Amino acid sequence: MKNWIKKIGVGLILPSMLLLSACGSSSTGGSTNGENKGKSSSIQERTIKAGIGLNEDHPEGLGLKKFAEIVSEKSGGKLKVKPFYAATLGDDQKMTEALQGGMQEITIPSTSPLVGMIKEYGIFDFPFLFNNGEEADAVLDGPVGQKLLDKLPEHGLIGLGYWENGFRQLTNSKHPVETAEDFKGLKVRTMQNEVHLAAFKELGANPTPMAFSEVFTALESKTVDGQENPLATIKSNKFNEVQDYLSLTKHVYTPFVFLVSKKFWDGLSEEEQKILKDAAIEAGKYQRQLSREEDKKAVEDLKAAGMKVNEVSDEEKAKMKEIIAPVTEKFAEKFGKDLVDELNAEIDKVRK
Ligand code: KDG
Repeated sequence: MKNWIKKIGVGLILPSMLLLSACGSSSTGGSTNGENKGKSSSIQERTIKAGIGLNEDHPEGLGLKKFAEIVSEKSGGKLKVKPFYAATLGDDQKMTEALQGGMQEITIPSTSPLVGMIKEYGIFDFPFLFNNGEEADAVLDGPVGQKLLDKLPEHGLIGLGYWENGFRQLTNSKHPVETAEDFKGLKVRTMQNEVHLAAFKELGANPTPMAFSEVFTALESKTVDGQENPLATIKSNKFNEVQDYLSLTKHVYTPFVFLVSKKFWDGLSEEEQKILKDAAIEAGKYQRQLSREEDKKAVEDLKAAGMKVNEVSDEEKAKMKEIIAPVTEKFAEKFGKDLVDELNAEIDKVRK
């Protein structure tokens, strides 16, 4: 008697257990990690936490909103991207670690803070590397950009492409920076990046590495005299309220890299992965365009907001590049001469 009851029991309970476990994880969506290795082609209900350090009104924030719309559209509303702006989930490094741990699904940090994890990303921190966005796009969307994305999975991350942070300009509360000499003694906040630190030191400035979310307070309290960021960020974070001078140094270009947690990614079906990949690329094109439009517009807005803006001549930029050259050479060795040669060859191709 008992045995067949047991069998029935087993017959009944087992499938319901399987059903429950499958439903449980997919309804929480974001927290699945690898359970759907079956790679079914279905799209499941998922909530996807996507955090960035910049504001909702910044081109990166608007790009993320566009990404969420495209993902929702392509998944029939099943994949819900929940954006978190202004470092509410932490700064670039903290959010990247959260992805590696599977506690968060998406972040789009600058590549500069990632150099501690993948040193080769430091090639994008070489000052005066790109002359314009088109050169950056050609390299980032080309074999060099892909080579660096391919290094991410071993760190628990999946890279879906590059968005634009942009060309960085210097602001400070002391004086206009018109010559290489003018950097001397300036206390400048930099990203947590060894190339940036070494370059500013070489110019005679006094650089301090700091997470982005601490910058406004550090400027306001005059812990540092200045900082450097693209114009869209200077405007969106109202640095004009705590900085008097904006010097158009255009001294380095910073990419954003679109990161996904590998733990989360491995639990997605091919169909879901394709939706996220296509949306990251499509929203990325839109984001770059917004970034370039804002870059043109923001100078006048910051002037109107009272900042004293000065151009920096090509001669002085060339002098700055020359002064920093030993730093670039030192790190080119560290990051790999072959990779740096390939990078320069890609740039030369565009300049032809
Ligand atoms: O998410 C914001 C960051 O990406 C940040 O890196 C912005 O350029 C930045 C900076 O100066 O930290």
